[in-house]
Amino acid sequence: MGQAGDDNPVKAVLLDLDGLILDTESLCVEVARSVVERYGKELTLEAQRAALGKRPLDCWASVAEILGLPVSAEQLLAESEPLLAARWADAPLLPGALRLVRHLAASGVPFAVATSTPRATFNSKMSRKPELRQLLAERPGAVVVCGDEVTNGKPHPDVFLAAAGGLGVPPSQCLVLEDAPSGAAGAAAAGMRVVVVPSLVGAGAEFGPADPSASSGLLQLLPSLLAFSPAAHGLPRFNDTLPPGGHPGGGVIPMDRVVRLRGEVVKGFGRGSKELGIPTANVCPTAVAKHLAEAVTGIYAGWARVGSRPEVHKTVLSIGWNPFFANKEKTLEPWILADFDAPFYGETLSLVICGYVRPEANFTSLEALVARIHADADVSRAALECSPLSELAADPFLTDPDMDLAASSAGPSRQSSGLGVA
Ligand code: ADP
Ligand code: RBF
Ligand code: MG
Repeated sequence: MGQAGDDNPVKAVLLDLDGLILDTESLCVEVARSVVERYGKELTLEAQRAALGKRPLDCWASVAEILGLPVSAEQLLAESEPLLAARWADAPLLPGALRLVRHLAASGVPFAVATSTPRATFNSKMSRKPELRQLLAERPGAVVVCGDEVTNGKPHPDVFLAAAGGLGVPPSQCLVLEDAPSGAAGAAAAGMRVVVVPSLVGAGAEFGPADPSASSGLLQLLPSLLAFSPAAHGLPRFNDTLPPGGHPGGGVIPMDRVVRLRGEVVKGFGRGSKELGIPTANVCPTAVAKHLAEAVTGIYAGWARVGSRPEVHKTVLSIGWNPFFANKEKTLEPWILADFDAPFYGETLSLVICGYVRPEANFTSLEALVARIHADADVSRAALECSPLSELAADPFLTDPDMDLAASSAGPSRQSSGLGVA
């Protein structure tokens, strides 16, 4: 969104921690569920959403009120704390988080952490992540403001104002990355621009429409940090995309953790070849159900093999709801970049997904969608020629089609590996 060249350019980036950098939300939801069950209640989505982004005691106050729990927030916090404390260190990095933090540090963009988490918990969360800890908290000039270091928690602006103050950058020149409505509200109250990357599946509607022309407030809603473009805010662009030197079709982000999956080719909506002239070999949703549910939506590049045929092909694939067709179902649809004499329904498709191309988008016409998919194919073809993606054509998962999926290292979930870059 064209903030570049503004009178008031972005000078600094403020990062939320939970739900933006770390996937702590799934841990919290699991623990909160077990605590409210002791009182015979079920943790509703409404309660989860109300708690999102707040300080621990405020979380429990919201949940207790919404569910009508007969105990104090203090009591609930005391019950949940030991359960969580044991698990913080294992919270996984979210796709694109480490890549962004490395980039900000390497390109000299001032950045800080503005988190609701108390300092002691922040330290636990960093305890088994030396690189992240170094970049966020131990770099010379590092600024981390925690929830217990300010008077009022999010949705108040205190933590953001303190972080901006620590960097010496005026609030109006700060860009905040947040996952939660309470955080987005706090950032807007601080007079800052906000890009929201919702952490709860299906979340987003509660943020209201994004307004690209606003000098403060919500600018963008993104499906993952992988879709964040610093250059769109006048900040230095990423230089890790393939092919090196750029491509008219954009660039492909190599994934830190490659995703390997197999599934039967099933009938799709019957419109790939017919309406678009682009066949997509839909993979059986139940075969990849868990992974699909947690996968970051977007367009990806990788390698494909049909059954035990000798060839390994380049492929470009779409994972998500295909907004242009407003699908109700999340699908995984590879367009294999090769010609086939006949359909191959019922055969097993093996995929090694190794590059992120772009977020899913909507288009004003079918022609525009088709043109974009061809551009995706072009950039993917070029990127798959480049190391380290090119080597994956010889990945054992592809060369040995009998290899057990469980024996392969990665599963494509937000939690375990992330369809994306961790
Ligand atoms: P559906 O809606 O059933 O997925 P499509 O029109 O998308 O139908 O066509 C997909 C089918 O076409 C695949 O399941 C596969 O059998 C066949 N096919 C032929 N060539 C390709 C290709 N290059 N990439 C993917 N699928 C292909
Ligand atoms: N559908 C969308 O609605 N938005 C997209 O951005 C989009 N990108 C795609 C990219 C690729 C590489 C492929 C193969 C498909 C994409 N589609 C997208 C999906 C397209 O709508 C789908 O192939 C048809 O719905 C056929 O099932
Ligand atoms: Mg299809």
